Amino acid sequence: SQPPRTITVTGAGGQIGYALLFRIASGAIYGQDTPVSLRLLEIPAGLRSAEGAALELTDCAFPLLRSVEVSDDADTAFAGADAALLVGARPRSAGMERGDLLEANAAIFGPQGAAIARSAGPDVRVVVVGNPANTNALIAAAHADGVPPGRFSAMTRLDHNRASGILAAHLAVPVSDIDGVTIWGNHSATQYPDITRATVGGASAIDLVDAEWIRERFIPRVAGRGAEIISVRGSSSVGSAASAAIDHLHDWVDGTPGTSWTSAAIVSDGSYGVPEGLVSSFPVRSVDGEWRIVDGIELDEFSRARIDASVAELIDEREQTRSLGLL
Ligand code: NAX
Repeated sequence: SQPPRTITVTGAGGQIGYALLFRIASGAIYGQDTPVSLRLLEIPAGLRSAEGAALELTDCAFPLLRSVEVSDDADTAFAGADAALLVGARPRSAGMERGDLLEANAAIFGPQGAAIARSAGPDVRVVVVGNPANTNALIAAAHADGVPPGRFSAMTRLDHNRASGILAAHLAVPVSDIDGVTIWGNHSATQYPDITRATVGGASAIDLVDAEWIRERFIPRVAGRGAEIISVRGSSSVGSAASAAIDHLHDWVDGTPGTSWTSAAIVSDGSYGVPEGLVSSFPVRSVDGEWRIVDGIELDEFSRARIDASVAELIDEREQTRSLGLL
């Protein structure tokens, strides 16, 4: 068997945390040969909930689970971490402006970035789930002295999986037939779910669906899926969000198969005109444990405009963060 891995989950007492822990403990990230140790980080108000989840993990008798530790101290929780899922965040409350939201979250993700730099393992890989995910990842990376920026990412895999699932359902094909979907930009309503390069059982997706459906139905539905889930289910996406976080980390560690790609928000190297340093979603492959942006995709005018609009929002969030002295 492989050496054990340590995975830190923040906000582990919350909804997504609860859905994540059992999947991780059952081996969904590193596979059936790799024992795992879990470290759960919560704020004091969330500790009891996380401790309850830890009791239930014991009760599952997962063969791969070595230990579960719960803490409200970031350095303790990130100690030796091979992977960190940053789920805990400050939600928007009534009357909160976007600047307040950025500020409240910078107060979480800045110190967590610094604690990761001090305490995590040398190979740590960080996935930010808590919103505003892209900018929270930017802030965490900026405070993590000595950790390569490529070790930080934000999750747009849920949007990617939603896009793939909705396209497959529309065409009545298995989702495993779909490849080449891309989410560009911010994990927000401005995101651009792009199927111009997508294939369905090897055939070009845009030959199988009409352009009006893409623009009037598909794109708004993917971008608005979070709100749709809330209206139907009565609460936000939890199981699908946890599943996407597992997919993201699994592919990062294990590699994406063959020529297929997925989507992740990573620190831009300037590709596709996205300013260097912004954390933006791209088409990515995972090779040797690193995300690599898929290059050479030609963008039509519509795609270019949609990407630019979402990137403009990310630039604006970065400007606001800077002007508040948080970066
Ligand atoms: P919950 O409110 O159920 O759980 C959040 C947990 O985080 C709480 O237990 C809270 O005590 C804890 N927490 C708050 N501050 C913390 C800190 N400084 N350190 C450690 N823990 C802290 O929310 P949940 O439904 O689990 O959602 C978590 C986050 O995921 C939210 O920010 C949400 O917006 C975001 N999402 C992101 C998605 C994505 O695709 N990137 C999709 C799903 C989800 O909406």
